[in-house]
Amino acid sequence: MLRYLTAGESHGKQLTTIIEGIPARMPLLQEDIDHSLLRRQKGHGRGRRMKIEKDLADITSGVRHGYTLGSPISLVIKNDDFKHWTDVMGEDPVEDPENIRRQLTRPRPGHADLNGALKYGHRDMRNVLERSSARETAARVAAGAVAKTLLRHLGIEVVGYVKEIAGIQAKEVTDLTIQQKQDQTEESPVRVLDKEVEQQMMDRIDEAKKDGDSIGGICEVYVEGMPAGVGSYVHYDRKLDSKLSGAVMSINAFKGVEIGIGFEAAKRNGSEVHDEIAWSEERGYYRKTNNLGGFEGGMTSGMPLVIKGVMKPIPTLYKPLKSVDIETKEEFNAGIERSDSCAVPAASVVMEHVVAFELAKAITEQFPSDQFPQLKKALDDYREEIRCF
Ligand code: EPS
Repeated sequence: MLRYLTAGESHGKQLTTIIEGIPARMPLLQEDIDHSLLRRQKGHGRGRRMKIEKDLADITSGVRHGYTLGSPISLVIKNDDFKHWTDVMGEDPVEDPENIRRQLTRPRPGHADLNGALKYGHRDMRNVLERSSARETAARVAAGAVAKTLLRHLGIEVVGYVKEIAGIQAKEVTDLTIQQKQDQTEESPVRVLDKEVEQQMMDRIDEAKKDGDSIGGICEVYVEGMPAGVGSYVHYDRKLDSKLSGAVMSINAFKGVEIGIGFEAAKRNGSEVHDEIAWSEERGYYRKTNNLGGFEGGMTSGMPLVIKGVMKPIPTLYKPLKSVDIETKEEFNAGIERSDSCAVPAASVVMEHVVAFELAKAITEQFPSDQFPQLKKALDDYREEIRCF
């Protein structure tokens, strides 16, 4: 089974990712991972922290001479900021715990601070925020980059981009190839395909920053090359759309997921929702439209996957909301931590990688995957089988 664990605090020494279940004999280069990590760091609206970090993954196991071994792959991303935080984040006992710098007793509304403190009994809520910080998404992107490499070698491409920031909506862009989508989002400071709204979005981010506020938005992930019939209808916990939704919801600050036309389906008649089936020699079975975003019955339909995720505004505000100090129980303005005014562009990269991991997991569950060449052959044979079915 393909799975991964991450470890690491935001201002600790490093982030670590361990991935298990990647087939043996798959080409994998450090640059495949570093490229993804650098993409996550970009985007208009990021704070000062991203100028300090230069995220690079050191592959410390599971790869030899450019190929995977089938053993666990471990990846290490150093936190360059740690050097400024050694006395705050060090692992050794301190003489006077009361005097540790940067303790947090004023929980920030919307963050994990208070609930995490209640659950684990931490009176210094830095013990919560350090792990709940979205810094951890770098480790998730590293895992997703390995999964994306697997998918790419199987002819499956995944791209994430921004659809909306603070109510400013990007128009649907349908006439681009997936390669063009990838290139255009890379050039856009807000990772948007619709050039017309780019400047408006950037201005809105600058305005939020000036006001000490934060803004959220909507990301979309688009996938081409997934064959029909991945996932299953036979049991609730095998439905792939449900697994993907769960994974997307687990990204920091995400509050909703939509597949295809999603919530819009509630307003339409069935005849305006379901995608008619067709067949051609070249494509095999396909749908004339793709309202259902590539999923029917918990399985892929062979059409492109279209998944949206909603990100709330980051809860760390320079214009803090009211909160209660857990020592005095008095009302205060919540503690101010350095933050990003808008992380939606970066979140679209995170979502792309989170989706890629779930897809790689589903594929390696469904097809023989001890060895990458076996997996590739099995998938190619299956594609041919269902085309003529
Ligand atoms: C984050 C706060 C900021 C962000 C951070 C997430 O970090 P810092 O507190 O060091 O300024 O930059 O994101 C990252 C470090 C990252 O790599 O994405 C938060 O509170 O969640």
